[in-house]
Amino acid sequence: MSFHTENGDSSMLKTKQMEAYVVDNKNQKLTTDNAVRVSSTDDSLKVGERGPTLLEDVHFREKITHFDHERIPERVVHARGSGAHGYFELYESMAEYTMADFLQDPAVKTPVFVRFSTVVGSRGSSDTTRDVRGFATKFYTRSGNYDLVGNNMPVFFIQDAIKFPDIVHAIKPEPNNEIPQATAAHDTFWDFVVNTPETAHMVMWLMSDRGIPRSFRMMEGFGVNTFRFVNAQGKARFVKFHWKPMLGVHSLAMDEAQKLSGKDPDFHRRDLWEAIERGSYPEYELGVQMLEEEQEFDFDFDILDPTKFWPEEIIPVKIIGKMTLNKNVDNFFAETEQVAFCPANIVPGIDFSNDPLLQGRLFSYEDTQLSRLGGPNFREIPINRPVAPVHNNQRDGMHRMTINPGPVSYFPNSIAQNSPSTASREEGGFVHYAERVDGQKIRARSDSFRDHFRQATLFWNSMSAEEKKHIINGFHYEAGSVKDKSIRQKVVDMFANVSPELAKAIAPGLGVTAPINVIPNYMKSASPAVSQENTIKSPATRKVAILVENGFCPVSVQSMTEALKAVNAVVETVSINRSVLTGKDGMLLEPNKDFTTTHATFYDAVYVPGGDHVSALAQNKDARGFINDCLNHYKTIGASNEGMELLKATEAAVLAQNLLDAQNTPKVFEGMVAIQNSSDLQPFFAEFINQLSMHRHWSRPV
Ligand code: HDD
Repeated sequence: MSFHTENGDSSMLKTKQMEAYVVDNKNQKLTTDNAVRVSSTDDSLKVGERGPTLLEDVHFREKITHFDHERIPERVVHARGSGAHGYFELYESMAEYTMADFLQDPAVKTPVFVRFSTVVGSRGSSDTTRDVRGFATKFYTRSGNYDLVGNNMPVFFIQDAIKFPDIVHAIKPEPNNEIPQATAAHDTFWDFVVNTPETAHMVMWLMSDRGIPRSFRMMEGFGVNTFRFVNAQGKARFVKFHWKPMLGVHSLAMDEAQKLSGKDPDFHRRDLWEAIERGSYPEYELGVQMLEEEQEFDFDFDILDPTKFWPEEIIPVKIIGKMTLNKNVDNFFAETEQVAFCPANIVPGIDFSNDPLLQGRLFSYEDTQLSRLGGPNFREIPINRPVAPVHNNQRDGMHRMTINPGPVSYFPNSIAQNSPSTASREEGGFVHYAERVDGQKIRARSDSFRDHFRQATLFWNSMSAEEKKHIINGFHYEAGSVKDKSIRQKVVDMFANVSPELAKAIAPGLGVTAPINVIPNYMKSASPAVSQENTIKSPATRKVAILVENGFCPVSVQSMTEALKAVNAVVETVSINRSVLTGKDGMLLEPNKDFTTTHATFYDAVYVPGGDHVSALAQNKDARGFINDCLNHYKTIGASNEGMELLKATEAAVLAQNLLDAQNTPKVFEGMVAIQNSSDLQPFFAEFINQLSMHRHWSRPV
């Protein structure tokens, strides 16, 4: 079976398969579901113009019945999400380690569908609340579907899947009043945390910048659980999976994320959609950390414990391929809502470990789809169908699509000569890794799972000074929102085990006392790979607002736009309202947005060009507010020539003092860039783009 030779571009296989289900209504007549043409859909069938509606109005009944049943249950967790199609390509053959078919031949492109999600909020909640993000990938490989169902954090709250309903009940809105929506900032979550010390490590990640990503395109993905690679000789190795975004790992400021929740609850969904529509396809490299079976007990953590990650500095990540997301869905419900992921969906060459969280997951996902998607035939829904052929004796059930001819639906049989027949390992049959397991049947936890704080400390130690401040602010808001003071005290007491410095720093915000006699933590090591300070920085796909009013300098606007477009940044002009503006030399410009229809939080940077327009902007509270928000959210702020006057009218005035001598050459201070009295703006543009690529200027004093 060869995907790339027989079927053309193998990356298109899934989209081609789905085309058969796409219905184009263009230039067609309206019909009922039974394909009968409809003559009117505006008035129901009545007895007389003012009389009662008739039961025989078949079209009315069908239309309303279908509408009444349009919703399916939302996912019990990860209800809010956004998906896209793409493909995965391998850099080098991994045959030495795994026989997974899609990891053999760099010439084969494997189609994928990815769904990103938040965990806690309902389907209609906001994208930017502090939460874990789901990062689930379905690989449609030629030996069946492989699902990598991960998150943007490498560790999990709990060690055993039996605790999953408890943690989810605790973090979801409280059941008596269903408040609050989509957040951990309430009593039940923190009550669970302080009573469950194994949560400490992941809570640290959640309070950090990882909890508020800038974009789905700028976050890592982790398989979290430990899996196995098995090669053709039957040799197994432990493996952990990583997705590394090509744009680096970046986050929002906390206040920015909270404001965005109101200003644009679809911020991440829109960002992903628009990037793909523009052709700025999100890309992620796939990495693996591998350990020999003999290395299982070589570390000071248990490699099967999902509350621990494998520090990259001691177990390097081998980059093996790249995923590109290049197609938005045609229909959100059909694809993103109906896609069904399951960590149990593995292919020959990949196997499970005894990670007790993974073992429980193997049951839950399949089970949840049965009620969410209405029965055992959910794999026949177009988005879930493998591109490899399906042959078995499964039959019937709700909404069965496949028509299996003939009398045989059992094995063994002689009527159909035992077909479909089983396959040996050599023929691609899945053979479970023959791990030897001996033991007593007990409900217990291994002693090697008992340390809950060392890696939480490792994470804390790995943070830059600014990242530590963000974690402290995260605790202040999230745990500070807890009403019960005794829980807040326990939070401080518990996190003193991670770092006395952290406990001391969060105690005032939580209104409780810092523990006095704590034993200092002697864990000194750090893992630089987990700090976002060390990530890739790029101006590509960053969004920049140029503020304009009548009298703007057209050359500045045009040349900045060109310079930004040259580095694949996105530019929008923003004004007080949408009327056409006249520039200094009479040039007309219709602004893309106004201060009512957009907001500073939608951009990564702002530029105020020179021109007479500045006085109108300086007198406008929304224009000043725009600058203030950019300032307080650590964004790049640029001003050329008269543009500086707007900065002087805002909270940025104090910092702008440091830019006053930017005569003829650009000057930079804490992410603010200015130039004055200069007609050659090119060096200024270059510096602005340089600052933009740094993402945020976290050390800015605000
Ligand atoms: Fe889960 C959905 C990721 C532990 C039970 N999970 C779900 C999704 C992601 C994850 C990304 C959304 C998939 C989609 O977009 O449709 N879950 C994880 C990770 C975990 C994890 C990385 C830890 C390693 N999950 C976990 C446990 C259980 C579940 C321990 C239960 C024992 N997860 C579910 C679920 C969901 C789900 C209830 C809800 C919707 C769905 O499965 O399809 O079965």
